[in-house]
Formats: sequence, structure tokens, C-alpha cells
Amino acid sequence: MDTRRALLDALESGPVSGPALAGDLGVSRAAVWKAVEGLREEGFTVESTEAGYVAPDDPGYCAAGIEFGLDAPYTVEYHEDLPSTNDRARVFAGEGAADVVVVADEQTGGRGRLDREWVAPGGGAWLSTVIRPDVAPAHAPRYTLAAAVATADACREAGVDARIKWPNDVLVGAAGANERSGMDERSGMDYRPESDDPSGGDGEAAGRGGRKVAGILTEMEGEADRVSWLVVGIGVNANIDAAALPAGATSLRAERGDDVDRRRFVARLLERFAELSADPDGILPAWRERSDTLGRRVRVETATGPVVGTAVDVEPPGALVVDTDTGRTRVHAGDCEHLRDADAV
Ligand code: BT5
Repeated sequence: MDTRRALLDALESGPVSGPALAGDLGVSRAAVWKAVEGLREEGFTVESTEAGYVAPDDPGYCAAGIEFGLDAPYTVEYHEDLPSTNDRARVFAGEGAADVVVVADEQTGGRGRLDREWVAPGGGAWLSTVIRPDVAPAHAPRYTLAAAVATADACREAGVDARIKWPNDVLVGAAGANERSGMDERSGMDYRPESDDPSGGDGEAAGRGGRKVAGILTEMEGEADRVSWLVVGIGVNANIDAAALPAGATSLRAERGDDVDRRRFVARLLERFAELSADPDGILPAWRERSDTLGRRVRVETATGPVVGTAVDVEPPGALVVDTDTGRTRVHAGDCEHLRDADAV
């Protein structure tokens, strides 16, 4: 473990004596002092007291602040602004890095799926994680679902009742899936893909029944049998006025009426993402519970045309199962619109 991380860990449990930490780590006192200075430069203002170094009361929204107390195996890199955290994360991925999270306060070239624009002014929680799960590329969509669950949970802990629209939108103000019929129609799954379409459609900010508070963009490089890296980009409209966002979008600030502590918010999101990634079998059940799509009438625009019917399940690795007039079909990618409740079953 490097001195910086060891220092951050030690600061969690009270004052840290520089000489004692140097002794424990087998590094020089100067190395500890340098690490302290490094944290201060990042915005994590360690105090010097007679008892030793003490963590700041407000650790701040910075790399060290997010890593402080973080119960997840990630190293954070923070920027005031970047074109896109996904682009920066892809550079890390190309260099062989793993378990790195790039965070920016503002993005000037934020991307959605299919090169759509993602509006990302200062005050948002814009982050991209680089992970290297030992799975086949076909299993990659699972991590997008995990990110959606983690994001919904972090929003809920922040007091905002968020639900997931397949595959990757986190919405607020949507009716609960459990309040509708269709949840129990999960019989007859055979896990065999019947359609395998790349994303298509023109993208709608929210779809019916909810305002979009977050979106997820996963990018991947892989060989035939193994993922090389995944960059999971998560964008949450945190402390942003709704007026600065596209129509149909909302923010945590708009929903709560005050600002969220982004440091804690991002840390909780990362902790949930790490937990879910470590337990792949738990991802789909967690996603189903938080889904706003299951039980609804949907229209999914796929590359081979629209699929209209009732969404009845999500199956490994993340396909939406839709009951249509002509039978049951599985959709692997596309833009999903929730149809009017009046049309629902
Ligand atoms: C997404 O795409 O929802 C994925 C968004 C991923 C953004 C994160 S931020 C960190 C990382 N770095 C990046 O550069 N990207 C990722 P999609 O489903 O295609 O939705 C895009 C559509 O949502 C746009 O066409 C707009 O209609 C709408 N939109 C744009 N900005 C928005 C915002 N801030 N909030 C809600 N909706 C937005």
C-alpha cells in the first residue's frame, strides 16, 4: 500500500503520529510529511495538532476526500473539469490500470450512448470506473445494471426515491413497478437470446412516468472469451438546477430542495457498485426490485425495428424480456420508452 493511502486509512481512526506511521510503514518521516502535503494540495486539509495529524472535519469533494473512509478497492482521480471522465478512464484502461475511478466536477464533452450529448455542468457527480472483471464479454451488461442499482441506492440514501428504467436510466417520480401487474410473469425463461441488436433509436430524456436523474454509459474492450477492461461511466445530476438540464431531466438538488454531500454520495455509490460487482448473482434480483420498467407497457427501439409489449423480466446478462402480440422476445439493446399507464395491462 502506498504511503498516501496508508495515511488516509490511519487518519480514519484518530490522530496519526508522523514518526509512528513512518515506523509502521518502514518509510522515512519525510515521506509521511510529503504524503500529508500531497493530501493538502488535493484539497484534503490535514491538520497538525500536538497529538499528531488529524483528518479535516469536512474532507471535501476531492480524490482524497472520496477515498477517505471508502469501503471499496478504488483509487480516485479528481478533476475540476474534463471533456469526459469516460475518455480519461479509457486512457487508464489502455495503460493497464484497474479499479481506478475518474471523477470530475464538470464535463465539457460528456457523452451518452450512441454519441449523444450528456449535459454535465459543475455540481454534478460525473464519474467513470475502470474495472477488469474476469468474465466473457457477453456478461458485460451486468455491470451496467449493477451501476444502475448502485446509483438508485445512493439516490435513495440521499432521500430521493429513484427507480431504474431499462437498461440504464435512473428516474425519479415514476410509479413503482410493484404497484403494477406483470411482476410475476417470469415463468418459462430459457435464457436463450432471440434477438441481439445493437443500440438504436433516438433517445428521449426521460420516457414516460419519470424524470431522468442519472444515466450510465459502459464501454468495453475484450477478446473473444474475456473482457479486457470495462469503463462504467455514471452521471448523476447532483447539485444542479433543473433549469440547466434538458427537458425531462431532474437533479438531486431539485428533488431534495437542498444540496447533497457529493463526497458521501459518490463514496456510497462506489461501495454499492463494488459490493454488487463482487456478487454477480445478486445483481439481477436487485435490479428487478428497483425496476420501473417491469410490468409496464414498453416500446423499445432496436436496430431492427420497434418491439412493443409488456416488459416482464430482465434475464442474464441484462436482456429485457417483452411479451408482444406475437409472443415473447428478448431485447439486448435499444432505447426503451414507457407507454402510457392507460395502455398498461
Ligand atoms: C446516457 O445516455 O444516459 C448515459 C449518460 C452517461 C453520462 C456519464 S457522466 C460520466 C461519464 N462520462 C461521460 O462522458 N459519460 C458518462 P443516453 O441513454 O443515450 O441518454 C442521453 C440523452 O439523455 C440525451 O440525448 C438527452 O436527451 C438526455 N440528457 C442529456 N444530458 C442529460 C442530463 N444531464 N440529465 C438527464 N438527461 C440528459
